[in-house]
Amino acid sequence: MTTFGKDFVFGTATASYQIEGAVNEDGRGRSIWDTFSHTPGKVVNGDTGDVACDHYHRWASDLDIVAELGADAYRLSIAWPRIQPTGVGRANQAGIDFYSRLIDGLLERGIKPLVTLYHWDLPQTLEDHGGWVDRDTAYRFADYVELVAGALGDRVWSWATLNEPWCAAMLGYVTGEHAPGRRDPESGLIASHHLNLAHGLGVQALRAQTHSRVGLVVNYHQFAAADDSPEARDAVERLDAVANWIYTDPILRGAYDPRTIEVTKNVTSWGFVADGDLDVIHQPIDYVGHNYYSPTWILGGTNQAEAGSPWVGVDNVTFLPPKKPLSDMGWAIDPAGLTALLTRFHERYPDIDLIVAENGAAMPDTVDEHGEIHDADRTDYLKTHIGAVGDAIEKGVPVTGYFTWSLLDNFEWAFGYTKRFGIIRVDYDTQQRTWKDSARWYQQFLATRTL
Ligand code: IFM
Repeated sequence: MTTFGKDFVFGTATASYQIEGAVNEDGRGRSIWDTFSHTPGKVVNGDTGDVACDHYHRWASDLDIVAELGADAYRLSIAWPRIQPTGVGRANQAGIDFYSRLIDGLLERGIKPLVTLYHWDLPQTLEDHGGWVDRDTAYRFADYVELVAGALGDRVWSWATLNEPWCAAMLGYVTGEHAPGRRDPESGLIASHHLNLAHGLGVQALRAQTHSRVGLVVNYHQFAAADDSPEARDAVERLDAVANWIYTDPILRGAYDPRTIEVTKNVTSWGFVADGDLDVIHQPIDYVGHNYYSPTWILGGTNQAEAGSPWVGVDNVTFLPPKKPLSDMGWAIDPAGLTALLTRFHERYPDIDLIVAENGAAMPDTVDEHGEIHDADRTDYLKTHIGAVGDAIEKGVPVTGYFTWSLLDNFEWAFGYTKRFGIIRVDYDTQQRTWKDSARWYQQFLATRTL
């Protein structure tokens, strides 16, 4: 039996573009995801976030659901183009007011707000000036953070500067699967550095105006060597260097790992790292959030580094097919991978608290004749992964929170509305919300916090 202490924070998470809709309301500007999703062929079925879950209008009843679940906290993100429609200049008051109402709505319901400042909705105007490949974007981010922190301040329990910089940089600028859809390996590395810089500048802007907790959220790949050969171990180390430590080494240690530079030396000379950048990036923070879904099993290989691969510069590696069972994303379900990820992150960075900022599964939900969704597969996923967090804590890893992804079915980026991660079903025709069995299970679990 595992019981989580009363200070452990359980919550559920969403992100602005995936749920809000109302893309043309109250002065919101255009983001790179508006452009990308409206570009034919980029998103399955041509789906867009134009309406999404209509959360912009239904936020109050959605927060009632979070309260009814019994969650301690709710993780949301702010759409930068609602605050600064073109990514520069003074704040759009209607945008500030929306998030201010949302935060007050959470506080009135006794729920702690965890606010992510960048969950990928970059104002399109900034992308037109170079996006994350342009160093100036990091400084524009700091201005935006200053506006938000000034308005919301200490009402926010916990801030996250960035969500998953790897996705923003590598899927956005290397593979082109995400907005803005560019395909250039060096741009992915430059974007990664500028996201790191934006994080550091963002932390400074937050510290100047709030006393709340500050951190960031990463999606670290749980690369697991599939045998104990030196080749497999070496492949894992090189992948870690370009996909994982590339963010938290400068942020938590103040330097890039020499392996990151070595593995990518045929792609870039890293001349974009300016004097003083690492000091700015290396700000004290309070936690790192991990988004975990699935591990990746690795062996050594004899291949060249692949053009267009998100693992920039990595050669001699074999990715094994995911082991069954799989989620509806085709991702392996492996709770032990979560314990392993948290443990090895803690071994590398022993002084920082961790939270699981996203965890959950897209499943092939069906609605039965009574309108019910018996998603035992998702319930089992959540149960076993929360258990895996308990295992990490038992091993001495300082994990202090866990958030299910997601509260609602929503716009799953390039997969549009074809993948459902919610514990609450959304009928996109009627916008009706229906509790799945997994939501009922989470509610019962939260009442006892015992597995
Ligand atoms: O939906 C996404 C979320 O926006 C970021 N983390 C992974 C989730 C599932 O793919």
